[in-house]
Amino acid sequence: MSRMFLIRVLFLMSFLLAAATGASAQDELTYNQYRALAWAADRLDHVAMFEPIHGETGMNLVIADRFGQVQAVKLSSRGAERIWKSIQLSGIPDEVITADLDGDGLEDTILCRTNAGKVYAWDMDGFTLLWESLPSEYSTITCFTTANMDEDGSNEIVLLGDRRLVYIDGVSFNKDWTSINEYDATMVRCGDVDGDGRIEVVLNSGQVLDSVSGAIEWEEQAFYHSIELLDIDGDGLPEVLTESGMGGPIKVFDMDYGTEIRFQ
Ligand SMILES: [Ca+2]
Ligand SMILES: [Ca+2]
Ligand SMILES: [Ca+2]
Ligand SMILES: [Ca+2]
Repeated sequence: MSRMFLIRVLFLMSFLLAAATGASAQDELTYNQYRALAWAADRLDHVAMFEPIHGETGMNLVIADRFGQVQAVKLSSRGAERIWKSIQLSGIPDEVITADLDGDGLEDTILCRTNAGKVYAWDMDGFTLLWESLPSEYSTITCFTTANMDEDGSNEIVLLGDRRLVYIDGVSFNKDWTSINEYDATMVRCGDVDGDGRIEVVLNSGQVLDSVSGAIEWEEQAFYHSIELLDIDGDGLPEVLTESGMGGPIKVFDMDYGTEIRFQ
């Protein structure tokens, strides 16, 4: 009798466990939902995505609308629910990204830049406005990204404001550095592309800059509009991948050779 009872208890427990797991799995996005979201977030400047930061089910979508607000929408298999709407921003959003600013490897911040030369930063946990650039600080910001540009562990916001490169500490939001030189670019990425242990700033204008001095280390006329840094040959150094975004081929540059390579 007692053995039968034990079997029944075990059966009931496994049934309840399956029911509980099944219920939470049902809220998760389907593969097709997830893929459609990731695709849009990757390819559109005004859309980004991030996982709910307390491990809840579903995924969050961020969209920077053309009426000057950023909105967060929680997506699950049950549908979509708007969970946040920003204040009215100054200008029309040009780009929204998500980033890890404190440098612990987990994304924590939503960043938006607008055509009025403003940058805004919101905490993903509660959507508090952490920082915004001053109203007349820049008249235009043509691109931004985040990367660790100095010795501390936190990441900086790297932007091109009124043609000057600016690093803003991602924790204190103090301006760490402003370049003396001026540059023209609409995309910026940062990484040690030549393996000398120092970060370079890569601009889609074709210029590769020393991140400390802003001096041009290398200049290539043949970058296309879109650039990304990715180590595709596994040597530990990112290559520069560039394409027009409007069709045409891709070019891969390996900066430790300082040249376009044939990736094969
Ligand atoms: Ca973080
Ligand atoms: Ca830093
Ligand atoms: Ca380097
Ligand atoms: Ca590589």
